[in-house]
Amino acid sequence: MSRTSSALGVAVIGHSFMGKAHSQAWRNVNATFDTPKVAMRVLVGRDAGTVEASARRYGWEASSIDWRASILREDVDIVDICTPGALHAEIAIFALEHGKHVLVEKPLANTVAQAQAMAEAASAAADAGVVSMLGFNYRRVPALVLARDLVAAGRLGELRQLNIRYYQDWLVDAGSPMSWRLRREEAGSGALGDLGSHAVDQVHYLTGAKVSSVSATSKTFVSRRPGAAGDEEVTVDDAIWSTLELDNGAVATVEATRMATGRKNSFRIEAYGSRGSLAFDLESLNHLQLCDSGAPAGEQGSKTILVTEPEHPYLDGWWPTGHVLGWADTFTHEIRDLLLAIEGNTQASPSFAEGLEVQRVLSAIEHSAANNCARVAPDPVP
Ligand code: SOE
Repeated sequence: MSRTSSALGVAVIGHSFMGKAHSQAWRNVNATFDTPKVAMRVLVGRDAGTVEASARRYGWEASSIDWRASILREDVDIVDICTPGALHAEIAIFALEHGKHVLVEKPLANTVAQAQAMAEAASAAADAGVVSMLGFNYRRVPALVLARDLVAAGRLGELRQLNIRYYQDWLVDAGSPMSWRLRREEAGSGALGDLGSHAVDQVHYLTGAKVSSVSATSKTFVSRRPGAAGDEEVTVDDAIWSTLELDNGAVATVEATRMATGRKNSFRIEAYGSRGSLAFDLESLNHLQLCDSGAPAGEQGSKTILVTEPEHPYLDGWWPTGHVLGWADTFTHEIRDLLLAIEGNTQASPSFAEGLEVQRVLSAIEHSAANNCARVAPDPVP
């Protein structure tokens, strides 16, 4: 497509937390990066009053409660899905079948079957030049792009162990109310799909390997929570612990919880190889720790790289040297990459096929947690 053609019209479906984060990114992308122009056509929600107020605040031209009519608008070219996971498949497949480019928030779907159908629809639409992308926004943290490049360049040597954990604490209080994120029929799972999906995607992203087997445990610490019509059963996990064997010989531990008191948004990644290691924590997302065992004996240990320089990924679009970025900026990076894929008529990453691979690992973790926890023998020690 030529830059002189008219702007790419966008519809965002869903206007809560992720809808707001994506709206900010659609507003910022043309001012930050050299990308095709976008027009913020319509914001879609369930309630006319609230979605109209959000559309005005976020800078949308219009609002609607009809996602099908919004997708079918002639002036909408891109559909960005920020709804609970239960709606991802129906909306994405409808949009793809009507020739619209699609960005969908993680995880791809609530089940492997839904993810499979989405990947098949994306593959069919790609033949007609339609681009689809899955919103694992942490692939767009400059420090994690640098981490992936260091691993690929062999700076850690043979990768052997990864420890990836996503800890939050917003459900620690048993009095925190029910939400769609705590109902299996809406969210598909709890911390596993919400946070564990990011961790599993980073295993794929950083290593380029696939997961061949898993063993896992899951727990729901608070089984009932106050709902609109009285106490309601929580039907998803509060936390998961898992060990993943990769097809490159490495082993990864993946944990996810929304009950880790004091951890607000601690997505911590550690990778250990034969020649070095690295560490990252989302709560300090501009820093990457790197240990190179090739350093002189007296200088061993981790050094902290401040990932804010023009030579670092995405930084060229923002500020001069030394200005840190924030969590929300990763969505602007994600949308930049989607727009460049559309302009270049290339497929974006992570693709729906990559999202299906994550969904398969999530399903295996859930199955393992439900079936094969070996009990410690109660017999007295012989
Ligand atoms: C959960 O609290 C959550 O909003 C996730 O759903 C997002 O994917 C993550 O980026 C921030 O935390």
